[in-house]
Amino acid sequence: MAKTLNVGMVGYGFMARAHSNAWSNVSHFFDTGYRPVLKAVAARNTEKAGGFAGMWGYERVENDWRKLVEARDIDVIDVCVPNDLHAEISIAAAKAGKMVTCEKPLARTAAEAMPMIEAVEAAGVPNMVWYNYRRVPAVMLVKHLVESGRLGKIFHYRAKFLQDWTISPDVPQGGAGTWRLDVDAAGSGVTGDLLAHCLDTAMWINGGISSLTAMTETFVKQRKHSDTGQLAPVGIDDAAAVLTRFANGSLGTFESTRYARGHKAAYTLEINGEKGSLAWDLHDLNRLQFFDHSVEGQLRGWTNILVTDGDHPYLGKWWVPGLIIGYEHSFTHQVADFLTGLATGKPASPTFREALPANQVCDAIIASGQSGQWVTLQT
Ligand code: SOE
Repeated sequence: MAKTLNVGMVGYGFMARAHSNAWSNVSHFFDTGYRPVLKAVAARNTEKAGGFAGMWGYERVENDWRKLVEARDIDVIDVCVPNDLHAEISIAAAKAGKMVTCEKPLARTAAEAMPMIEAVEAAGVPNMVWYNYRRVPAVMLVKHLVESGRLGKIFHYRAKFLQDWTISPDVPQGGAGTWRLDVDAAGSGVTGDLLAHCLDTAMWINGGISSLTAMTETFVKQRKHSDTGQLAPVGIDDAAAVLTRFANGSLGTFESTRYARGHKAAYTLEINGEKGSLAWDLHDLNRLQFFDHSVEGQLRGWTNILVTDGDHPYLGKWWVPGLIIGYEHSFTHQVADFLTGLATGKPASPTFREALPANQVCDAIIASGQSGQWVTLQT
């Protein structure tokens, strides 16, 4: 009989939906020993939270996240609110002995993330950051292939995350949905929101980044702030282009922008090694492109692998070979790993501490974008 795990959700936005979907369907597919129960949702706007709770089946609504932290019937707090609230909520939850799962990036800066890490470690509570793209089966296969040496020595790691939703100067900063444009709420722009994903995946696959230089730009310098209705300076980076050196000697190029007209969530990565190359595209997420240089001369070429077989990561738990999965499954996989971690005592990655390097590299990108200098990092 599976143990129940009562979930307290803080927030009701897009990410809260993605996470709720995962908490609610995981035990239909993965036998982890735990069965999450959508217990309560907390938000200041109780009307919206009530609608959200009704749709997803949360049992009650609270008007303050502190009530979830205090509640005896909540086991895990899921933090799905703007980045400036991650630290306060996570620290309070950990001190109350709750498990904490926090949306990415862990915090606005690495300095802000440190007390969060200390709090979960001091309390000894299970913790995890939602870098969901690690759990796309094709991306996990990339990691297996790189680690098993199929690409040999790695020369290049290349990733992009392109969007186009903030090109209009009429998009406000601050407020629901557009807090990502407010530097006080978000900490940074595309760097923390989008590049953080690319960097987390990159370092998980290819190891630490030892130095970087970045070019950042804010194309729209002033936007109306939703809180005041007044025009205010924009403090976020709208675009970032980054050159990195990895500790293993390979070179990285990373680009992110919300000004690539026509691109909505174009996350792509490519890795080039001595023996082969791999390429993946979020918009075709079940496929992995593999160039294997060891294949005999005339047949050598890019192979298009449909990653849906039962022996591919996680796929044995879903349908039958050839039937594809989507974005939402990456979150279900992350929850499945979190629950398995509870059962086995081997924490699911990334823990708060394992998510810190992404924050540190984001800080370095912002600093380098401002100074124009190379920044050296501890790996
Ligand atoms: C921004 O539009 C966003 O929703 C990010 O916040 C998510 O982390 C990313 O996965 C998709 O884009």
